[in-house]
Amino acid sequence: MIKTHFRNCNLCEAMCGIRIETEDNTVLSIKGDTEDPFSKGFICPKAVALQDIQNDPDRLRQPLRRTDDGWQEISWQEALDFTAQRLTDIKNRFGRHSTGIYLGNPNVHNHGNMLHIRSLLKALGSRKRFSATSLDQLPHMLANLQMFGHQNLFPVVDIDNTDLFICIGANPVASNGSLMTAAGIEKRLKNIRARDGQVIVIDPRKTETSRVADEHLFIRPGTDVLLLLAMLYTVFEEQLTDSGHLGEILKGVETVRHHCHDYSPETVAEATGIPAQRIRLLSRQLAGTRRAALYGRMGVSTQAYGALCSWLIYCLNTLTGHLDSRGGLMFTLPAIDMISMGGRGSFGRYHSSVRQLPEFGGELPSAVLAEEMLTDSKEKIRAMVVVAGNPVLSAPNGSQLDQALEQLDFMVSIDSYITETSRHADIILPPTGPLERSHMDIIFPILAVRNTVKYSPPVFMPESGSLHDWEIFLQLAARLNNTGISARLRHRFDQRLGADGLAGLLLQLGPYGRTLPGSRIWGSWLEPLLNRLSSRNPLRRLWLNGAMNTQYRDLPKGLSLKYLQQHPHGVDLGPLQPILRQRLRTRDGQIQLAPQLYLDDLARVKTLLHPEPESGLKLIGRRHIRSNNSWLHNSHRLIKGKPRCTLMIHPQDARDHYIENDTLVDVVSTAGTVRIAAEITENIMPGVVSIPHGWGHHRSGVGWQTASANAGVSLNDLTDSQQVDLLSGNAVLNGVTVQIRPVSASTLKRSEPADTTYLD
Ligand SMILES: Nc1nc2c(c(=O)[nH]1)N[C@H]1C(S)=C(S)[C@@H](COP(=O)(O)OP(=O)(O)OC[C@H]3O[C@@H](n4cnc5c(=O)[nH]c(N)nc54)[C@H](O)[C@@H]3O)O[C@H]1N2
Ligand SMILES: Nc1nc2c(c(=O)[nH]1)N[C@H]1C(S)=C(S)[C@@H](COP(=O)(O)OP(=O)(O)OC[C@H]3O[C@@H](n4cnc5c(=O)[nH]c(N)nc54)[C@H](O)[C@@H]3O)O[C@H]1N2
Ligand code: SF4
Ligand SMILES: [Mo]
Repeated sequence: MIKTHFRNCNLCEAMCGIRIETEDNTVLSIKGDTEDPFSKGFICPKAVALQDIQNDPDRLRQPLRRTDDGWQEISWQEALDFTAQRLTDIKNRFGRHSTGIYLGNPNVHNHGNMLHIRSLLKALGSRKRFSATSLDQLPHMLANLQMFGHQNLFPVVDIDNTDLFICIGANPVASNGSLMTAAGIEKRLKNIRARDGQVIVIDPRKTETSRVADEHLFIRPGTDVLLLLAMLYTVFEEQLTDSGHLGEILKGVETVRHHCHDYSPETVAEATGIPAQRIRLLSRQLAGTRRAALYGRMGVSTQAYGALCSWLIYCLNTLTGHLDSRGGLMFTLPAIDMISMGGRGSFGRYHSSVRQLPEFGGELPSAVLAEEMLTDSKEKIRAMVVVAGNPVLSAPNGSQLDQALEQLDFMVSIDSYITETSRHADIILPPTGPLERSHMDIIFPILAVRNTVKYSPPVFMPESGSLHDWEIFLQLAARLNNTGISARLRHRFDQRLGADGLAGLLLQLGPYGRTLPGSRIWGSWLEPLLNRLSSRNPLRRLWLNGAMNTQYRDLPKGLSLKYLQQHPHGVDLGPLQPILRQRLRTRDGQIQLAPQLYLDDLARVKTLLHPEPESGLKLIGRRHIRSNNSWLHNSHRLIKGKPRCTLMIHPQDARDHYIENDTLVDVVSTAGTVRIAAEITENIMPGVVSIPHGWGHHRSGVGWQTASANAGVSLNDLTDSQQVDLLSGNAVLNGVTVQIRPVSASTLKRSEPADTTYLD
């Protein structure tokens, strides 16, 4: 029988509604859902990969155990028992911090994982927790915590209402938007221009996004901090500040003014590659446009000054009146409100044992993952749990991680494939596929340009005996932590509610949830009393959650899982509203513009003004519309076509190095060497080269056959785990210094004098 299902595509942040037609156990088609109030029918070419993953013969359906004769399928019971036994043995012998865990990006796209991972984390009890956060958005989260008082209080670009969008170090047309969930972003960008607004892209590469922009400015990788300081300098010098309606809750304006006074546009122009006059004009444009937003993403967060860049971007928006205001950066009010629940976040409570890098949100930077396994100290990680992650390809210095994982006493991967990472595991536990579980985005509504909510049931019933990720977590947790009445009660509670029950409960507790009888009346006198309590007080939290619904009185109420089931296309909860005063979680209720840690870190920036003469090129990454980090290369439909894993290089640099199109080039960094074909293009800044990340499937023993037949090389065999943003601990994945040399001299045309250093 032919059936139609509606749900969200869970592959990237954009939350596109899809319409899936199935017949029995087969997908017939995947199309955009035109009735989805958020995405309105938009999808990108990746959506069809959901079908490919569902049908993929390389996708694991049964647990695997590594033996001397290769992988062996074993039962779930045996796999879970064995895993728990090995982890318990190692914990008992070497202490709880001897087991580590890495959580990869797809966890965030899976509500069961987000809601139940804490059971497994608690049962492991280890401080050696890592995730893709420290390869990605950690600097933004640090700024959220320091300035707004909660690590998840993300300001989001109000893209549909802005008249000036300045985009630094992001390529939303290829990535479909990040920390800015906005299905159909290209159209939204074009709409800015259609209403006579402007889009300006600042990037070392002329990207897919710059093609739909009014203007593109090249910037030298890693110098954005200078540009941003100079923009702030101009805002103060030319008296362009306007703090709008937030004036009386801004703390530290004068301190910020004082700290940018060394960075006039004239001082930074040479280092950044952007003329001083253009920098001044940028500030005037930002300050002079009523609805404007300055936005930065991967290119500014995964570089040596990531934390400073995120802080400065928030400062600039705030001081020009674009925070919490229409068309600027605004805050969401999601149906499941993770901000009012749980802690605010943390930074620097403890440090990694080898390099002493700070904890953030209970995790250590992934750049120290390998060294924490390779150290001889008693803090050594001896066993690893990897959940939905492929750090060998996604964390810096993948080759070192390869070695580190290989020498562990025990490793388990919860993953559907034998990947570059899970090939090192002793046990692989494969969860149900993406269409075999229910889906509800609970993280991306925090980042979305409009408040919406949607729940979708599974498209296919999972194969009998298979387990969802969250069930694997609970099964392992129960085995690891089977003593103690509270652990057992909690297990029962979690198991009973499952992923959907817990989500449903949180919905009802959320700002659009159930209203308790009479709350309007008694809420109004309780409110001032509760407001006096600390934000950690459980009573206040309950109120903040909206359980009494006094705070968000005017919202539509009564949202429940049942209601969402009756509205399969999703429910629109309206545009973003100025709401920061209610959402702010700082202890003194003020926006902290000048936290001391940023002021201290500015000392590092001085050296950037007078850089040593460069002895190499700067390497940056890139994304392609038909890729998704390391794991969609097994879909033939997505990988076919011209090879995409190439070294982009400017014609001038190509000439200087005797390189032609398709010449094989050795790219050498402090971490390693890769060999890759050159792609000469004017679209990249002179002095800069680019390789996409997520490739390098040639490693022996991987199970994704289509991917390994189109292997490419891994950018992260060049990025160096020793290079981090020293303030936040975030990895430096962009702006890495490399040397290049052509491999085959036969392709050289020597029209210019030979630079013999590059010729073998
Ligand atoms: N040089 C460089 N490195 C980068 C980046 C860059 O721009 N440049 N980007 C960084 C960023 S932003 C990120 S987010 C990281 C991503 O890095 P990771 O999160 O480590 O890696 P992914 O490539 O997303 O791998 C996801 C794995 O999860 C598995 N998987 C998919 N869905 C599920 C599921 O539902 N359950 C389970 N159990 N497994 C699943 C896939 O099979 C795959 O093996 O990479 C980072 N690395
Ligand atoms: N198709 C596709 N979509 C994806 C993903 C994917 O792998 N493929 N991954 C998803 C994930 S996990 C994430 S986090 C998002 C990321 O989303 P984005 O941040 O939008 O994506 P990137 O392509 O990494 O954009 C970073 C840009 O920064 C530029 N850049 C590099 N170095 C510098 C620098 O020093 N200064 C400046 N100003 N710019 C610099 C790069 O040229 C690049 O254009 O994408 C998500 N969406
Ligand atoms: S942009 Fe593409 S991958 Fe992202 S959610 Fe939409 S259809 Fe899925
Ligand atoms: Mo990411």
